[in-house]
Amino acid sequence: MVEQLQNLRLKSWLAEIADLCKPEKIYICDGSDREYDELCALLEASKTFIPLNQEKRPHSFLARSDARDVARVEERTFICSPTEKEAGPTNNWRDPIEMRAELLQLFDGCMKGRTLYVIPFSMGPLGSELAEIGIELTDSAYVAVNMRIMTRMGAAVLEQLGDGDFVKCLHSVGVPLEEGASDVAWPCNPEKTVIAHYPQHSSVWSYGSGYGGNALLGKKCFALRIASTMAQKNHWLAEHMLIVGVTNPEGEKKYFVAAFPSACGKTNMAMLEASLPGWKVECVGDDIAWMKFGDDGRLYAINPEAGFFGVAPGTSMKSNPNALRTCASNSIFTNVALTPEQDVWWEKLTPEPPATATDWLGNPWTPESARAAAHPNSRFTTPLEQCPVLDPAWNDPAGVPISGIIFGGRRSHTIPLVYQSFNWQHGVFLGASVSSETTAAMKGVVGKLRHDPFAMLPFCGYNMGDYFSHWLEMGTRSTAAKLPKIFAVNWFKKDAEGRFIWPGFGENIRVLKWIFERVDEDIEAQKSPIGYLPNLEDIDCTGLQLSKQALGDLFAIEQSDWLQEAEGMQDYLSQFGEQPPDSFHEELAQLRARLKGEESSL
Ligand code: O2Y
Ligand code: MN
Repeated sequence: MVEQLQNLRLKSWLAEIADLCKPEKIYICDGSDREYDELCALLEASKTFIPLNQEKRPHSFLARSDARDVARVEERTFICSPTEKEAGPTNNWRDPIEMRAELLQLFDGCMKGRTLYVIPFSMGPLGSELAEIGIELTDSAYVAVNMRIMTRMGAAVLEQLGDGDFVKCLHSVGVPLEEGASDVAWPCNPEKTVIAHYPQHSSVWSYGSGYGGNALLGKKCFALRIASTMAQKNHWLAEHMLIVGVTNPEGEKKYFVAAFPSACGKTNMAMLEASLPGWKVECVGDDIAWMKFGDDGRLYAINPEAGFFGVAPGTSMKSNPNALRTCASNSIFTNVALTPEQDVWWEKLTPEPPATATDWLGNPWTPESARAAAHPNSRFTTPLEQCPVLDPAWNDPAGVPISGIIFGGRRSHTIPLVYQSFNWQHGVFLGASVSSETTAAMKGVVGKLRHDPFAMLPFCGYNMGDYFSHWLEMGTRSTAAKLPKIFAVNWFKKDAEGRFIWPGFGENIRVLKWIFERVDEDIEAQKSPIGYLPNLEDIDCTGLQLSKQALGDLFAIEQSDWLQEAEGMQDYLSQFGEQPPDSFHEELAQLRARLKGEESSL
């Protein structure tokens, strides 16, 4: 099989890795249905997969991870650029040579007794000018089947690759199987987990974890950390953004991208079921956007992924009916609960919990149990093509033209429901200012404000200060009229009683409608110290139980809160030394002046 490989770079890299990791077998994935079924059968035999009820959830499986391997591990994720400055203050940096020495020790013999799967994958439509190819070498069949859903994977990718270059992604669960030793359902090595990125070599080495972003290396490691460095060099953008097409009742369509920190409902917005008659939202992607200017001066986006790796708890017919329709079959569920009917369940899936279930740890569970049935970071892996509101252009190699960029976070106070930046430079400043309150799904204290510029804090593969400059520079590559307009939203503002003021979910179309109409300035807006705010009558509240007072509260701008916001941003930026662009200091000074009513700077 290996002899058949045409790409000499791949052949020699595979030989080098096989020599190091010493797998028992090497298998090159062809991406076929037959292969997927065989790997699933293998995972069933090794007890990694529990088949679900064929009638209720056809062709689907449940996996339970090791309880110590349940999420991305930011503290064990490293950028190994030549200097610490290139990684910047927001990344964990390790000297590349020192790290390589450690990795060579860790990976030495790590695949003994296991199969090394060679996974050729394309991030983006095969052959698209915006797509990139990667090869993941892994000793996990669970990773192989998940990659089959999450990417375009298999023989066609090798063909497309020809003798070209690719991103090298090496992964091991870090548990060699000595002769005669029996395996566990979820092998992993949490004490030694390390996820190392080499942006200068376009390679990733991941050891010890079999879960999500740590192991499915096409996603956060390649499509964001490595791709962001490629994008900086080659004048494009690799962003933590959903992509949607919005159509108004007149049939006019515009595409938008939106960046929200993890756990802010990106997947819900990507598949939004519009509550306003005649409005339609269609999904291109829910997590990552790669964008490049076209010859016509417009910014075009592709979704590099082919599947959803969505968080299960909280996903319901109210929050995201289309996600539930998408994962109705051909899906892999990880760390959710199992019902007596052999179907899956998680918190809020149904108004009433099942009377009994088996929790994500495999223990008996009832609604009286003190612990949640599903892990807060439990996931469904499901094909994009099954999404009932999939955009017809989702697989267009040219991408979709972007009219607006939306930034958001989870903020109980201060930030209004929606506003628009004055221009590109101000919009980039808004992107850099994104911050969000932590939730129970995250490690650490709940409700703590965390700055998360462009929602890229855990995902930018180089110095965040240089990333800000890259965004500003991108704005000089087209004319103001053709650049997407930039907006900020906040679905999460609370009233004095601590209740959400805005209903969210499908009602967010009312905000998208305002954004849609502002793109071509079909409606006017008010200039305020923080940006353009809606005239309240332009937020369509037809049929909504929202008082005039509540609507006003959603847009109230408190001078003292905003001066504090500016202070917080200045403090945050100070960590970048001379790195943040001068224009950010101008933006801060102008924001303060406008808040204080110093009209000349308006
Ligand atoms: O915990 C993980 O490995 C998954 S994290 C994730 C998965 C899908 C989409 N986004 C995220 C994220 O953390 O932003
Ligand atoms: Mn994400």
